[in-house]
Amino acid sequence: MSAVDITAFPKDFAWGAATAAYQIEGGWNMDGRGPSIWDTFCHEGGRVFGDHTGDVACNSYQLWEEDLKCIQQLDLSHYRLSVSWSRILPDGTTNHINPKGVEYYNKVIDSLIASGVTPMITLWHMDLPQALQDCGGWCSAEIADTFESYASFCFKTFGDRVKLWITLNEPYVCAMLGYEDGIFAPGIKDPGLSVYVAGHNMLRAHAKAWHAYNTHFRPSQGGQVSLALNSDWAEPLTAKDAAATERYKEFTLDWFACPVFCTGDYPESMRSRIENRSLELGYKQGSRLPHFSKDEPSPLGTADFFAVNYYTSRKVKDLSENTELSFVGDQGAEGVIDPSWPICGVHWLAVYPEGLRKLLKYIKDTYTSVPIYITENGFSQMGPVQIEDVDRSQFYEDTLQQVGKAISQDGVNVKGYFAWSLLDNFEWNDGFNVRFGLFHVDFSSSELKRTLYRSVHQRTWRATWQTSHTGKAVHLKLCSL
Ligand code: PNW
Repeated sequence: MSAVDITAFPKDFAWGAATAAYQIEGGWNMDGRGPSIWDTFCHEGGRVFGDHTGDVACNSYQLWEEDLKCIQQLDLSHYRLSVSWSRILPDGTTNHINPKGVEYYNKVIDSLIASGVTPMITLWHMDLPQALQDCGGWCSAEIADTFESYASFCFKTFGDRVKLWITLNEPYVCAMLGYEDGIFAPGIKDPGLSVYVAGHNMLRAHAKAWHAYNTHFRPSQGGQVSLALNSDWAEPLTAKDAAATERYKEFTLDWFACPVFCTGDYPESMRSRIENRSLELGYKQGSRLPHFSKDEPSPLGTADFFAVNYYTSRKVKDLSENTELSFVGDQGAEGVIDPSWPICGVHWLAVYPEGLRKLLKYIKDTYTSVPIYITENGFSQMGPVQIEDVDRSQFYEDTLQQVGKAISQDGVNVKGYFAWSLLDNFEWNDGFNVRFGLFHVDFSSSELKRTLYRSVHQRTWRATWQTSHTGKAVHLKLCSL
């Protein structure tokens, strides 16, 4: 038995669930939607488990009302969704607007608000329009202006009702898996090079979008804009690995957080390490880690809150002998899983809820006093479907207990928690083989029926939300199923 201290959560705490367009919408070529890089990647074959695709997924494009019922059933106060860029701008530019796409998101936003649910909208959650990839994608410098125009279009069109915006989701994962390892779309494997260029253009794009909002939309709309950064919690494997652990943090969270929250530039030691290694490896084409131009808006201060996605933790091992030209070589560190942390479903997800509390404290101490939203956190299942998901129940209970402690004991200003994910969905290169949903989706039937998992039915987090919103000072004791 463990307890979640309900009193730790402020009355206006955001209790939400999150999804992303490509992972749930389907309708990939309906009503004028343009293709995205994930359509191309999946349709190529051989890239995704079982050659699954997001062509239909949860069919949220046609079954939105079913999703809304799920949201209502959970009594969520917030719902985080992403806009499919190529559904509203089929070639990625504002030269062509797809009215049916705009209509879809208007319907979603309006019905959320009518149900008393606050929308948080992510503008880009991995699904770049293919037309922009054809011009170089995140490796092309022009993309920052194209993103700014897209973001401004969304602020103008939806910003009268949407007040919480995330520009980009997980630039680290997208740059690493899409441009270094090539296991995510667009499938580019260019170790030690493109990853930094893609990451840099993502930051430039984010900064331009935030400045556009700040100048043109904030005065009349009064919303808030940030970007969602993912991070593992990292601890040294042995005392000898302390410096490697610092490098590991620098090359993951700090890579993006330092320019936005700290200095306007990459961590100093990250830059010097990459430059020294370039010299050692005989790389002569200038710096591999780009510089921010003084002629452009600075990334510094371009976040009105801190949005963090946390899933797992790592013990860090020194790898400074690595002589490859690669991101991991630059980092000189490797993350390994502590055998005492259980793996839940997907192989990389070692469960360590204490890591979230430590990470929240690290963010507060290192970066900022701005409010923090946990924009993703969750637990996956693989193999036979378990509607009686006892382990997941325990996970949410343990995790919310840690978040409560971060608030009440460490003084971290946490404003909200979004479970990943509302629905079982298309889990990128793992296809439908990995299930993160609060609702199970039956992908074998054409109705794509949604069924509440027991973890949510019974306990922690619905109980937590209802109790904190009624304002009662209750110390809920939750028993295992
Ligand atoms: C996040 N990894 O991505 C994304 O924001 C979601 O779209 C995704 O479904 C969710 O986490 C669960 O995976 C990640 O390999 C993808 O470490 C891969 C990793 C981490 C996060």
